[in-house]
Amino acid sequence: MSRTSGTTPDSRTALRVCPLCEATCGLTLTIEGTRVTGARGDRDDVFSKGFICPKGASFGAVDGDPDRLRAPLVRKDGELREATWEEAFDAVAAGLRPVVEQYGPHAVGIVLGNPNVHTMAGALYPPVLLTALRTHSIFTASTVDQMPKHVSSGLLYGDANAIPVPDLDHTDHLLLIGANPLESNGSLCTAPDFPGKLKALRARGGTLTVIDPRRTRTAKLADRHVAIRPGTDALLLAAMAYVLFEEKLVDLGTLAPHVQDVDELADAVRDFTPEAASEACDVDADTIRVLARELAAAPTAAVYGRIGSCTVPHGTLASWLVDVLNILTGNLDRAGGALFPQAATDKTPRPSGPGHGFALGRWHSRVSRHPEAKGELPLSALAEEIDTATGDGSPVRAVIAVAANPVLSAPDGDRLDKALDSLDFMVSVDPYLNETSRHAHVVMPPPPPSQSAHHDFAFNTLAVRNQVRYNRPAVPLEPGRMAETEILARLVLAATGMHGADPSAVDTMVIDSTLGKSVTEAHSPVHGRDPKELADQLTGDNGPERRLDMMLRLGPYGEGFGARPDGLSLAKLLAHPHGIDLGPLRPRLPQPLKTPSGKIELLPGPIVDDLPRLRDALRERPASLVLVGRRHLRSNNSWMHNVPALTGGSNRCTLHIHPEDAERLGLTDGVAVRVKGAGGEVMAPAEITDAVRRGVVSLPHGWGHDRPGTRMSHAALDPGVNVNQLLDGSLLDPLSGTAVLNGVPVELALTETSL
Ligand SMILES: Nc1nc2c(c(=O)[nH]1)N[C@H]1C(S)=C(S)[C@@H](COP(=O)(O)OP(=O)(O)OC[C@H]3O[C@@H](n4cnc5c(=O)[nH]c(N)nc54)[C@H](O)[C@@H]3O)O[C@H]1N2
Ligand SMILES: Nc1nc2c(c(=O)[nH]1)N[C@H]1C(S)=C(S)[C@@H](COP(=O)(O)OP(=O)(O)OC[C@H]3O[C@@H](n4cnc5c(=O)[nH]c(N)nc54)[C@H](O)[C@@H]3O)O[C@H]1N2
Ligand code: SF4
Ligand SMILES: [Mo]
Repeated sequence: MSRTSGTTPDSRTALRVCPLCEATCGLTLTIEGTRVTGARGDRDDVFSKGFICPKGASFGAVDGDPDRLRAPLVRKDGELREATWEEAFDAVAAGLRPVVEQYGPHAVGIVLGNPNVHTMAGALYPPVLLTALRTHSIFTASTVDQMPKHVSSGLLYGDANAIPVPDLDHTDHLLLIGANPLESNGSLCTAPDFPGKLKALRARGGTLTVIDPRRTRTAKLADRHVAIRPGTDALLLAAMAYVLFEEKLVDLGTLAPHVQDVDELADAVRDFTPEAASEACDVDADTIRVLARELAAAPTAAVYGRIGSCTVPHGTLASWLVDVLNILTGNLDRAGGALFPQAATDKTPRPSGPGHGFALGRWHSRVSRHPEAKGELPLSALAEEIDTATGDGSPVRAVIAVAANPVLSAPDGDRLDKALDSLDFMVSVDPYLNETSRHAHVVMPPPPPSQSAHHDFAFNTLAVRNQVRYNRPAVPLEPGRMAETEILARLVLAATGMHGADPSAVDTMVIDSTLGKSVTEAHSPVHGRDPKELADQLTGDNGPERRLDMMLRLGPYGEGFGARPDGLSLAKLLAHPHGIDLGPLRPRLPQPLKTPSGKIELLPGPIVDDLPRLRDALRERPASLVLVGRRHLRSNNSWMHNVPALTGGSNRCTLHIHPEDAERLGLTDGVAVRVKGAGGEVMAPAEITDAVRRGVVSLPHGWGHDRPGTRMSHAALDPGVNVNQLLDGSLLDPLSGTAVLNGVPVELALTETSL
C-alpha cells in the first residue's frame, strides 16, 4: 500500500482482485479513510495486466452501497430487526437443530449461490458444512448453469472438476458456442480481457466462429457467425462429429493411447448427418460440413461452449460433444487447444492410473425423483422439495442460503416465494435484504469485499494461464462486522450441534484431517512426517490463511513443508502482492484422468442412454417463438441493479424481438408486451432489433425487484421483470438436472398498458 499522487493526503491505494465476474482482474483501489473512492486496473498484476471493465471500475460503489446491511437481522414477532451476532447465531442454532433432530438432516436444504465461487469463505466452509450435516438436500447455482459440463467431465475423465479450458492466447481457431464474453467477460474460462484476447487471436491470423441465435457483440467480432436455432447445438455438434468420421478427418494425435471407444462413437453418431441436423438447427448442411472441416484443418483449435450450450434440453450431450470434437481433432491437452489448468491450491497431483470414476444418481430427489449429480439436486426442484409432502421422507423444512437469490435466478420464483415463506426456519448469509433473504428468520450480512481477504480457489482451476494471487483485506473490518469466513465457520458449528465453540476449531479440524491424510500418501511431499509438526509450521493471521498456506505448500507448486524450498507458501505469496505467474497451460494427460479404465472414456453409458432423445430431436420442430437470455456488461445476475453507475442506458429489462416477428405480431418499438410461458407471464417493453434471429425473443435475467419487504432502493426504482417466472421448473436436462433457461417456448400478446 502506498500514497499516490492525484488523491487527497489521507488517501492510499490497495490491491484487490475483483470478485465481480470470473475474469479475476487485479484492481488498484484508492481508499480514503475506510472508503473505496476509486478503482483502476493494476498494470503490474501478473494475470490481468491492467485490464478493467465498467463493473470493476465501479468497485467502490458496489462496495459502499448504502443499502448493504451492516448488522444481522433476526425475525421477532414476524419482523426482521437488527440484532447482535450472538443473538443471530443463537437463533440459527435454535432454528436448525430441532429440524435436524426431528426430521433428519435431509430436512435441511442448503442453497449455495453464485458469489460463493467469488469469496474465500464460499470455497472453504460450505464443503465442511455439507460433510458435517450430511444432507442430500443440496441445491446450488450449478444446476442453472454449468452442471452439464461437470457431468460430461465426470463421465469422460472421471473427475467432474477436470474442465478443459481453451488456450485463448495460443489457439489458431476458436469455435465459441453459446457464450458472449464481450458482455460476460468469460465463464469456465477465466481470462482477464477476453475481448482483447479474441482480437489478438484474429490479429495473429487465427479465426473465430461464433454460434449464437443472437448477433452479439462477440458474434460481430467473429469471422463467421452461425445464428443457430436455440436448443439445437448438440445436433449441430453431433453432425460435426459425423463429418469428421465420414471425411476421415479424425486425428487423435498424441491423445490416441489415452482414448477408448472411438469406433463405438463413430457408430453412435451415424444418424446425425448434416442433412438430418440441418433442418432442426436451421443451419445449412454445407455450413455444418465447413465448420467440421475448418476445425480439423486448423493447426490448433479449441471448441468452447458456455451458458447457451448448457442451460438447454441437451446440455450434457452438448457439453460432452464440445470435448468430443476437441478430442477427435487432437486438440485436447495440447498447446493452442483446450487444456487442463493446474492451480496452486489443487491437491498434490497423484500418479496417473485408474480411479474411482464418476457416478450419477446415487440418490434421487424426493418428489420428482431427479437423480443427484455431483451430490446436488436440481435448483428447479427446490420449491417442490419444500412445498410437496408426497414422496419418501420429510420435505425440506429449513433452509441455509448462502449468497443465493433463487427467487429470481431459478424457475418459478412465485412458487419458491411461497415455499420459502412456509419454512420452519431459514437463514440467509447475504449483504442485502432482497427477494430471497426477505423470507429468512435470520439474515447475516458479510462485510463488503474491500474488508475481505481474497483468493480465487475456484477460478484458478479454470484460468487460461496458471498463476496465483492473494489479497489481505484492503480496509480493516468495520466495528460490528464479522468476516464472512467467521460467519460461515460459526454457521457450521451452529448447524451441527457445536454452537458456541471457537470458530477456529473448524479450521483446525480441516488442517488436522488434511495433513493426517497427506502423510499417509506415498505421492505426497510430506509422506511419513508428523502431522502435528507440519501444522505447527503453518503461518497466517487466522484460520483461513493457515488453510491457504497448507494448500499452497501441499499443492503442485508448493514448497512441500521444506521438500521443495523454492516452492509456494503463503509467505512467498504475500511477498508478491501482484501475484506469481506459473506459466502457460501445459499438457497434463494422463495424470488428470480418474476413470476406472485410466483412459478418456469417449462414449460413457449415461451418454449412450441419452442419445435416443437426441435422435428424436432430429425430427422435432420448435414452437414458433422461443425465448433466450442475454447478459449486459454492466450487470451481474440478480444483485447489481442497486448501483446507479451500473444501471440505465442500454442495461434494461427489455424484450428483444426481430423486426419480422414484431411486424407479424403488430408490435412497435417500446410497446408493452405480455410474454406468456408455462410458469406464468410477465410484461416488458419491446425492443425491436435484428440482433436476434427470427422466431427468437430475448429477456435478461436477474430482474424483478418489485417484491415487498426488500431493501434495495435503487433497484426498486426500475425493477424490470423476472424472466424466470415464465418457467415452471419442469424442463430439465435429465442427466445434470440443469434447468432449461434457453429455447423455452413463449407466446406474446400486445397489451394496452404502457410501460
Ligand atoms: N433465465 C436465466 N436465469 C439464470 C441465468 C440465465 O442465464 N438465464 N443464469 C444463471 C446463472 S449462470 C447463475 S450463476 C445464477 C445466479 O443466481 P444466484 O446464484 O442466485 O446468484 P445471484 O443472482 O448473483 O445472487 C447472489 C446473491 O449473493 C449475494 N451476495 C453478493 N455478494 C456476496 C458475498 O460476498 N457474500 C455473500 N454471502 N452473498 C453475496 C447477493 O446479494 C445475492 O443475494 O442465475 C441463473 N439464472
Ligand atoms: N456482465 C455480466 N457478466 C457476467 C454475468 C452477468 O450476469 N453479467 N454472469 C456471470 C455468470 S454467473 C456466468 S455463468 C457467465 C456466463 O457467461 P456466458 O455464457 O458468456 O453468458 P451469456 O452472455 O449469457 O452468453 C450466452 C449466449 O448464449 C446464447 N444462447 C442462448 N441460447 C442458445 C442456444 O441454444 N445455442 C447457442 N449456441 N447459443 C445460445 C445467448 O444468446 C447468449 O449470447 O457470465 C458471468 N459474467
Ligand atoms: S472483467 Fe470481471 S473481474 Fe474484471 S474488472 Fe470487470 S467485473 Fe471485475
Ligand atoms: Mo453462472
